[in-house]
Amino acid sequence: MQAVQPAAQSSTPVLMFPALSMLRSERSLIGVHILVSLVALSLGLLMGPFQTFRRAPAVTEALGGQAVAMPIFTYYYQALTLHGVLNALVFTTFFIVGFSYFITQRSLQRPMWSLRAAWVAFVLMLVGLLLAAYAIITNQANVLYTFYAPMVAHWTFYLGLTLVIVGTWVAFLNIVMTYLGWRKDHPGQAVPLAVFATLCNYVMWFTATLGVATQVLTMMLPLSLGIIRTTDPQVTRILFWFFGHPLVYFWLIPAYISWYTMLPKQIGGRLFSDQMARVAFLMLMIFSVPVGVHHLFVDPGVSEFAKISHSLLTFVVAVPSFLTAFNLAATLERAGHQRGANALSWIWKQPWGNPVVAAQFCGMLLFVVGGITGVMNASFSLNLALHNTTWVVGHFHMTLAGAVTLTYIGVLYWLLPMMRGRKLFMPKLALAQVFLWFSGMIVFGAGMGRAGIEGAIRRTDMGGAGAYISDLWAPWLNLSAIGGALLLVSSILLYVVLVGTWFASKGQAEVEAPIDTTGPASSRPEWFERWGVWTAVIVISNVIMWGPVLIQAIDVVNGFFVPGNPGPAGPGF
Ligand code: HAS
Repeated sequence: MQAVQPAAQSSTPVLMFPALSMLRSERSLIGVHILVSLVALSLGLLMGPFQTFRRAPAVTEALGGQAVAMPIFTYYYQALTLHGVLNALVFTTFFIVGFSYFITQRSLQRPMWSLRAAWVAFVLMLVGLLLAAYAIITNQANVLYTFYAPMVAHWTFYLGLTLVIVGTWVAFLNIVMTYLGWRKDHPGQAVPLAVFATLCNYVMWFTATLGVATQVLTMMLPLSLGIIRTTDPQVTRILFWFFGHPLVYFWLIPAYISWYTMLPKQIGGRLFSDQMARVAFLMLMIFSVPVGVHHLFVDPGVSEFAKISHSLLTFVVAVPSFLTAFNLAATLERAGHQRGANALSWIWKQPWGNPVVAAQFCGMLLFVVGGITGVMNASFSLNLALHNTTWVVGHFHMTLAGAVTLTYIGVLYWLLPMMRGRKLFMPKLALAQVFLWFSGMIVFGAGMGRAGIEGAIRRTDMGGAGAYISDLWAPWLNLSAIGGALLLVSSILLYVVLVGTWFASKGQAEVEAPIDTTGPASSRPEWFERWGVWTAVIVISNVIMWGPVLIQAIDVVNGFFVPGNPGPAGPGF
């Protein structure tokens, strides 16, 4: 099955990929990543709707004053931690790494630099996941997915997450080495856009994870092991958010890769501008790290100057998304005109009946709302009113659970059939799943957003005994439960389609991988692929933007690292 052919001018083997299915090596490597991501998502998803039911006064009233209990993990913060960690960290990371291997191999038409390294990365990530899962499942890591101090988890949680990150670094190395091999064989040629974007994503990810690795290795892990007695919560927050904001673009870029490089093929069109797309990816790579103080606007330990400058730069990091909106709208409009649409009807003259396409369109529409709410968050003065309210939950469900997850679902709806060599199971059901997800997320987001404007606080067990719920919040929390119900049905349909595709689908796969194997000559590598220059810009901008924030916060003598055992008054689990 694995046909290998020598490249014209190189000694490196070139893989001949089947158009409608996968090579065995591809299927197993990518398959295990997707499998883990989907198992994680199934459990993570389940916790979501039940939170909305638990928070809704109408549901509590209907049950005679008894709030809905969370399934399996009944303690609210345990369920919330699982929801965030499994959906936002595990589902995404495993999916992204598996998808990146697929993109890299297929676009460059060559095997990964080292298949063994890819498996080592997977094992590291899997062992890490099991360690972290042990801590969460045994109720010893109720620290939410933003795991900074003062809450402390069992040490296996931190060690596990460290291994997951190290695994992604090995994956990064593998992708870079594969690219360098290709670059050597293709001097002067632009790398395909999907790989260019993947490289930008991993460069940004590597930079960002240096922050969280420092936080975990020098503060949280020693604290949880009792090696140090105290640590500085403010510094852990700063280091976490050095990582936390680029993390959201790590999720977003694979969705953008699908929108920019795959969707045009799926709608029978062509990307409006490859160069503008490359500028957008470079901007995301450079500007997504030095903006994270926008998560710390209400923290007393960060200077006003840092807050204002990070706020301004956050508006800059929205620019690549505005470029994306323009580039994609032009792409869609052109494809619509090819179908005979006029200046307005191009929106409808698209293949809306194809679940792969509809999922991405719905994701884009949700991202318009997610983007606007994000820009509102970035404003220092508005943020003071919105921070830590359910408004923020509305924002990230439009972006992460909306745009990103729906796009990943769209990808799964062609990737899984390819992997299995069978048709998508019940495409009409898949379409219904997509529209239900879209409607559920809009309703949920509207409810959470409006409740947040009224002051409803996030991360609070509003179903707990005696919890205060203002009359102003109640209708919106009820609305969010309607969204939760729609999302629950959509999640069930999702797994019916995915499991059905694997086990029950009959016909042969008929959708080809939407992959470009060349970059346009106009996207000149001597301009775009200057990785040394971009790295220098990243280093300098972060030293300028984060250096003073850290220097101001770190108190080496009293806070950061105080050796000794925590004793009975130390961190509890
Ligand atoms: Fe955010 C908090 C600001 C983007 C996720 N964000 C969060 C949190 C998460 C998150 C998870 O400044 C909560 C963290 C926590 O737990 O505390 N965010 C922004 C800004 C952007 C942004 C300025 N966020 C994202 C993305 C996420 C994400 C993407 C996940 C994937 N965010 C914030 C701030 C906070 C925050 C503050 C802190 C709040 C607080 O106080 O705690 C921007 O990047 C957004 C730019 C996007 C646009 C939209 C462009 C639209 C496009 C669609 C094209 C559509 C077309 C129409 C063409 C400008 C590209 C197609 C038509 C058809 C018919 C199909």
